Amino acid sequence: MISQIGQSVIDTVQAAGQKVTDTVFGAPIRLGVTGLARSGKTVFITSLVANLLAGGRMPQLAAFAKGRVELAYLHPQPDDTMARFDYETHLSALTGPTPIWPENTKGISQLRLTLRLKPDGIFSALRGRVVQHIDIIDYPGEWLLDLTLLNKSYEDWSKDALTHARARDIGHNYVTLLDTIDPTQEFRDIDAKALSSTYAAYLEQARQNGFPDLTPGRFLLPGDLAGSPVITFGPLPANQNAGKKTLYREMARRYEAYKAKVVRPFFRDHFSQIDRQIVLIDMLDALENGPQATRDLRNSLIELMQAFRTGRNSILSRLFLGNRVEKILFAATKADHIPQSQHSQMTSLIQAFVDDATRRANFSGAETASLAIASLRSTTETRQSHAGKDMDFVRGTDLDTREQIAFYPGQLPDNPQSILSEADQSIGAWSLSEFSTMRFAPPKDALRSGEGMAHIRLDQAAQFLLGDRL
Ligand SMILES: Nc1nc2c(ncn2[C@@H]2O[C@H](COP(=O)(O)OP(=O)(O)O)[C@@H](O)[C@H]2O)c(=O)[nH]1
Ligand SMILES: [Mg+2]
Repeated sequence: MISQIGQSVIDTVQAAGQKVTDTVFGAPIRLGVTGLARSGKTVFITSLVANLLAGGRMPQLAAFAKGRVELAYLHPQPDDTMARFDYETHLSALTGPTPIWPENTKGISQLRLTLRLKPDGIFSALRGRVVQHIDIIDYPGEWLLDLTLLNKSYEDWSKDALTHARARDIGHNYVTLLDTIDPTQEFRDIDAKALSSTYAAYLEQARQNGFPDLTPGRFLLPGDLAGSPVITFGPLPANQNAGKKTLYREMARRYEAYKAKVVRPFFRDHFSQIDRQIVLIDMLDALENGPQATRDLRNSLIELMQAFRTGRNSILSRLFLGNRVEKILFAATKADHIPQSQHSQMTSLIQAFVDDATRRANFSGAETASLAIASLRSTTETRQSHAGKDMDFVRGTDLDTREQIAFYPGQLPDNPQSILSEADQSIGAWSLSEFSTMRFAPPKDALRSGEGMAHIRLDQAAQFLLGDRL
């Protein structure tokens, strides 16, 4: 049976009067890769691309298992105005004589990888070869959280933002700054700058503390907008009577400009083009940081889900019609931080988080799945005695000292629900208080020629995201 996509390809070819034996180009697959800062996007894309190019370590990706991939190569970036994902630089960081993790990247970038396939699967009615582009788009999860702003006036956003800032110790500087500024006075750049830089510093701390409400997202990752008026504002207490030319009016105007000129175009021009999505989640880090961070992870997942929700009441359906994400994979990253014997617990935990967020966000639309993965496996395993018992350790190179160490991270629970409910209670027991992870360096010789990079379930992730189209 030929799927709809296969059929439409054939229709197009036949309509164009071509012979079916010619090379056929499948519509590009647009794969979005997102997640909050340091969730592992850059490493994921680098390893995925290295493994697709090498084809060596992808047994669970059916197109490779069946030997259908004749050739894989990087194609010039199709989009003239978007940064190219700097694959070569990231790869050389990971594979140098002293392997290091790639540098932080800010903003959106894209890479086009092309596969030449023997016709089979959805293309089985064809005789010639099939050329399939995969456009991989890396963008910060922080930007997704801005979606909620589209529904909020400056007054409402300010109200929520100030309620949080006042309730948190880290909000102190911003709250005291407000006492020294009169929003009904004539607008001055210096006040706007003070508000925005103090608010940005607060947001940065909020992010480090794992709070989910991190809007405006560009305050954290300004990219080339740094210093421009659209991101030089801050929340102010409601003021109906503020006249023209006042600080209040200008801050409200800039907030609206941020929505119209930054948030909306991102969703309209980029987000709406994505048809497959992976959301990377550093769940182990949240668990290590305790119940507060775990609760915040849970809340940010709910917010993320809202961005992907389709249907009549979703914000997005009012913004644009048409394209929708067909599949979303929620992947808990860095599974190599714990031994294989605990991977089933890690998998149940991420599944529980995703199920919970799906329910709470009233999610419907795309097909979703969850998985525990490591994009670049940096550890091996060893059994050692610990507190009088034999236990599974992970072994790798300490990132700071460059020495080989064996590390016992602690034990993840068998029952994920217990963790979710512990995280919900603001006080009480935290059964993972002993759990911790270690920062390992990337492995030596990460890329042996023709083999690809060692990973955990990266091929399963690729099969879920791309398999049906290859
Ligand atoms: N052990 C291990 N660490 C990883 C892996 N992926 C990412 N990391 C760690 O997470 C950090 C952030 O990853 P990166 O890809 O830069 O995150 P991004 O900010 O989402 O692009 C890296 O510097 C590594 O320390 C992985 O597969 N295994
Ligand atoms: Mg990155």
